[in-house]
Formats: sequence, structure tokens, C-alpha cells
Amino acid sequence: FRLTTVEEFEAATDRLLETGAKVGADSWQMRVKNQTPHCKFGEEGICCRICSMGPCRITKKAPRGICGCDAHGIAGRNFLRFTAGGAATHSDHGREICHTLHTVAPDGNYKVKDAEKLIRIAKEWGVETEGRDIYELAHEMSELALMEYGKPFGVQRWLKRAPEHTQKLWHDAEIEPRAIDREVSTAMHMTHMGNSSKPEALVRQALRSGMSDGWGGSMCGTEFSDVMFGTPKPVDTEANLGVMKEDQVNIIVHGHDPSLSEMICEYADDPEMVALAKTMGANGINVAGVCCTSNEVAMRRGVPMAGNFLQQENVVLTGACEAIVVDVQCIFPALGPLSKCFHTKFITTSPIAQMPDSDFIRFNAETAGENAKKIVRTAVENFANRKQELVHIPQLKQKATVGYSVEAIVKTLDGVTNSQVDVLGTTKPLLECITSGVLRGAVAMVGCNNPRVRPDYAHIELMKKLIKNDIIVILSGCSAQAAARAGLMDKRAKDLCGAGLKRVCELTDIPPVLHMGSCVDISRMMVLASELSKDSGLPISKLPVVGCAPEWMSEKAVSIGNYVVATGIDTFLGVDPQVSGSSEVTYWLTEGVRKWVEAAYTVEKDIEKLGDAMIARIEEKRAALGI
Ligand code: NFS
Ligand code: SF4
Repeated sequence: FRLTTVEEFEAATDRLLETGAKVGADSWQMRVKNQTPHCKFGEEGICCRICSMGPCRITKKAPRGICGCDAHGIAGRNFLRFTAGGAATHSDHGREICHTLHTVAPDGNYKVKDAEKLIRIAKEWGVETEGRDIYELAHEMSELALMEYGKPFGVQRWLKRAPEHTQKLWHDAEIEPRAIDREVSTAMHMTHMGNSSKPEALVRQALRSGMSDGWGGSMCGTEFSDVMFGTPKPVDTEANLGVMKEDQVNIIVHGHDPSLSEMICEYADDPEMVALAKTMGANGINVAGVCCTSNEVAMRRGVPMAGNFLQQENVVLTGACEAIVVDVQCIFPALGPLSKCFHTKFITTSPIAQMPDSDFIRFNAETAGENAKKIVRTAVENFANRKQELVHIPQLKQKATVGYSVEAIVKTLDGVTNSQVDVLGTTKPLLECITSGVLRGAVAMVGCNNPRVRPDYAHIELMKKLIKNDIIVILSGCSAQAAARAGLMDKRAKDLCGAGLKRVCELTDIPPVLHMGSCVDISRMMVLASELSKDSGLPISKLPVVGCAPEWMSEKAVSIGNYVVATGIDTFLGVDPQVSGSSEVTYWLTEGVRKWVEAAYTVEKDIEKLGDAMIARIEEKRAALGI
């Protein structure tokens, strides 16, 4: 066993780009060149275009915009708007899931798969569960969850899952999120021309907006997806472009909302569709994923992961993609023109993400079965149009074990607990490993890849370094896919670990890096941190645990960063959050917020130093605990 190297990833990409050149395709690699150098004002966050007296840019000669706003106000407002964009996006995904939950029926497109989890959440929310019909309960829960988006009074229900200490910090800092939509609205209001320009106030609302995502909308997304599609448990799968099959119809699902991808998977297995594929000369139908949708179906069904964010063009460049089916978020508009260079159908499905040069097949929860069947049929019928001379699937793939929800992690730990002495169903065995020093700590690695950083390199190198130092890594989003493609989610990767982590991997039969899901599933990580805190009696901020997004790019990632920091977890970024033009905003993010939430950001673009800084922070926390 050996890992696939980033050099091998790159060689495979180069080979695909040759095909691209042959057919006259554009690529992100070319567009990066055209966009370099980037606008410095934008990079530093000191360009303001929120009113038409501007745009205003801050320079030595012009230290204030026309309204008199300085660099700090402009960078702070930009940061808050960036956060609000991410919070809105994750939360709206969560809302869609709540609406899907409203359609569940015993004979419907969507059903309740994890009734136990639904009942558990209902009890948490103080909803009567005794003797209730499970579908009636699901509908009530869906309505209550939807109310969280617009309730006029009170704060998010999910906050109660946090340890009391954390809840108190949130209350005192006034960052408990009220209605989810309200925190986005407030952010937009505060950043309208002529409102807040005080960095402290803008950063505070950025935390609160982020909180409405991680402890609001994203948590709804994760929890109710589990209720409908099943709570993930360990499952074997494969990752990288080599999961595409030359002799089969390849359907790539890309985007985020599992309501679509789950249905596509169902209908790709439909005997009628498989028979149709055979008549078209294909040996079957192969579904593989890109981006977070891939994480969702990999975690629950073991559907292989073709790639992450910056590989989305690659799947089309294989020439073997019959359809790339997308819902929302992180979808390159480039897929439209690119798919036109091949036989690939670029199928958009959501009114939220409509793009030129795509076939729009509207997907609705109510008509999901019909819609999915139509999409699968379109893909299958397209097999005949494949241009054989353009087909090249790089033969790179690795095995991966995925599916580590909090429930699955706790269950795994139960397996090694001495049930005579210890209580089952806790994180205590993990805490014991940490206290004894067998494990030094944990890092949550998340986020995208980004051409500003050598793609995937930072993720993979950091993971290798961390596991070698006996630090267990939990992953989500495109970071998780980088790991899987490299082979780090293969259980045999235990040999790359330090002696302590290796022993833990052997005892518990886990890979050294654990896939916890999509980006909305970072809410799972918040629940895990809360459980660790409650089981240890320590505040979250004192645990030797940090967060890291080495290659992040999206607004969603900033929203995540804000709620992770607000939850008391120091967060390390490898890409600048575009506030460097303001010393004050930089201060608030990297130091100031610590007095509210006991954690802050560190930005370090040198990957080696970033890894060292995380290890140092973990060791500092251990020393402070005397362990
Ligand atoms: Ni997260 Fe998922 Fe990937 Fe980044 Fe995009 S897919 S929600 S934003 S690019 S990790
Ligand atoms: Fe310029 Fe102020 Fe208008 Fe921004 S709000 S564009 S700084 S005048």
C-alpha cells in the first residue's frame, strides 16, 4: 500500500487537459493565469461598492471613502457580508431539507429512515413523542424547524446541545443567533451604506451570523438528512477519477442537497434503467460524486467519490461522463461551455443554480421520483453519443472507509470500552487516549481547494504531518475528498501514523483520518466537541483540539470558520480572509474575539509553518491541562 501523490494527481490532470486542448476547452488553470495578478484592493478587503457614490478604494492618498468610511469599516463590512453569504447558503440548503422532510410519507418519494433519531431530536425539542405516528411527528418537526428560520422571539433551539459554559459565553457576548434568516438580514442591514463601520460590531455580527449557520441552518440540514436518508455508519468506498467506468454509463452527481442525489442513486439501480443501459451497449450505470453531494452519498451509500471542487472539470474531460447532474453551490459555470465540447449533458435542477448551456430539469421533492427517472434516462440515452476517441479515464483510485457520524464514532468507541466498568455511549475512551497522551489531540480539517494554494497539497501534507504526530484528524467537505483520493482513508494508512494513533487505529479498526461528511456536517463536529467537553468537564476551548481550513475559498467556509471559532475552537487558515487592509479587523479576528469566545483565528500561508503552529497550539493546551 502507498498513497497516491499530488504529483500523480497533477500528471493525471495534465493528461486530461491535453484532451481539453484538442477540443478547444477552457480550464480553470488557464483562467487563473488570465486573472493573475488579482486586484490588490479586493485582496486586502478595502474596496467598497455598497453605494453608487463609489466604488471607493482606500489608498494612502485617499484614506476614506466618499461617505468617510475608513479601511477598517470597509474591510469589516466586506467580511460580514461574506459571512452572511455563506450563512444564507448553508442555511437555505438546511431549509430545503426541512421542506423535504415535510413531504415524507410511508409510500412517498421520501421516507423516515432513522425514526430513532427523529424521536431523539423531538424529545430534545420538548415535543410529545409517546404513541405518535412517526410521519405525523416528522411533519410537526419539519414545521418547528422551519420556524427556526423566522421566529420573532428567542434564539436557536440547537444551542442547548452545547455545554453550559459555551452557552453562557454566547449569551454574554450577545452572539446567540436569533432566527436564522434574521442574522443574515441583520448582517445585510448593518452593512448597508451608513450603518455600522466599527470593526468590533461587524466582527461580532459575523460570529452571530456564522452561529446561525452552524448551530442553526446547517444543523437542521445534517440532522434531518440523517432522519430521511439514514445516519451514516462506516462503509467502504473508493475515490478519485478511476472510479469512473469506461464500459458503463457514468452519472456524476455534484452539488450539495442529498434530496436530489439520493433519488438519482435510487433510479440508477432501477431494473428498467439498467436494462435500458444494456440496450444502449453499456454494462450498467455508475454513479459517482463531486463536492459535498459526493460526501453525502458516500457516507450513506458508499457511492464512490470522483473528486472534489477543483476536479469538477476533470470529470467532463474524461470524455466518459454521460451527465453531470447538479443542484446547488460550488458548481463552475464553466461546466456549461465545457460540456458542449464533449457529449456530456450538464443538467441543472434547481431554480437557485441556473446556468447557461445547461439542460434544466427542475427537481421538486413532490415529483422527485419522476424527475430523477427523467434525469437518469437522459444520461443513459446519451451513452450512444460518446466520442470514443476522447475517452480517457486516469487509472487512479484508492479505497476509503467513510461514514463517521458522531453516532458512529461513539459506537466505534463502545466497541473498545470495558462495559463492566465504563458507561457506554460516551466519548470517554477517546478522552482517555488523549489524557494518557496516546493521542496528542485532534484536528478538524475542512474546506475547499483553491488555486491560490497548490490544490490538495496543503490538505494532504498537513494530514500526513498530523497523523505522524499522533493527532487524529476529522474531516469534511473537499478536504475529506483530498484525503480519500490520496489513500489516507484506507485503513492501511495507519502505518503512516505515530505509534499511539496507529494503536488506536488497530484497536478500533478505523482509518487515521475520519470522514464526518459534507460541509453542513461540520455541525456534527460541533456536537462532537460539545460531547467531549461534557464528558471531560472541560470547556471546549481547553481541549487539545483545533480547526483548519488550509485551502478554503467560499463564503460558506468563512461562515463555518466563524462558528467554529465562536464554539471555542482555534481555527487555522491557509488562505487570507481578505481583511489584511485593516489592522483593526485583523486584530479582532486573530485576537479580539478570544475574550468573547476563548478562541480566535490564525492565518499562515506557509503550509509547513501552519502545521507546526497547530501542533504547538495543541501542545500548549495539553501543557495548560498538565497532561
Ligand atoms: Ni464546502 Fe461543499 Fe467543497 Fe468548499 Fe464547496 S463543495 S460546502 S464550499 S468547495 S468544501
Ligand atoms: Fe464609498 Fe462609502 Fe459608498 Fe462605500 S458606502 S462606496 S465607502 S461612499
